[in-house]
Amino acid sequence: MSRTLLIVKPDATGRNLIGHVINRLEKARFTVVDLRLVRLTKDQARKFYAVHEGKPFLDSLVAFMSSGPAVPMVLEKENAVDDLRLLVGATDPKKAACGTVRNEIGVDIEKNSVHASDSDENAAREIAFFFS
Ligand code: FUP
Repeated sequence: MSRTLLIVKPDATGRNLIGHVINRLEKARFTVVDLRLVRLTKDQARKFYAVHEGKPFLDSLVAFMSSGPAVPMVLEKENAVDDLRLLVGATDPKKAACGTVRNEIGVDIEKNSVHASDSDENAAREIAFFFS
């Protein structure tokens, strides 16, 4: 078993899709092992996305991520990081494969409904960020 982090982003919480996302995860055999509802400050959002410092989309992304409630959760499954990335789909919902969560409910490349850790190392860092 391994662990990864998923965040239901503010565009999805604002459309009452928290339960829908969790249902999709559980149907795909992920187990929710920890979960919170948070309202990130701009400073916290900027810290979470520190890897994107200097990118042109960062200010808008930080404003979006702090615009409403978000639901970070720790998920457990064999091969959790890679399997979750497959279930979530490409960053841009328009490019995400049919059947992926972002293709289904994402609005645009910024408001793409969910975050999923992209490596075991980042999963550990991101889990510690929300669940210390
Ligand atoms: P992902 O790993 O799929 O979440 O994608 P990235 O780490 O490349 O990007 C992190 C977040 O930045 C995305 F979820 C959305 C946002 N982003 C934009 O708003 N515009 C872009 O051009 C690229 C990413």
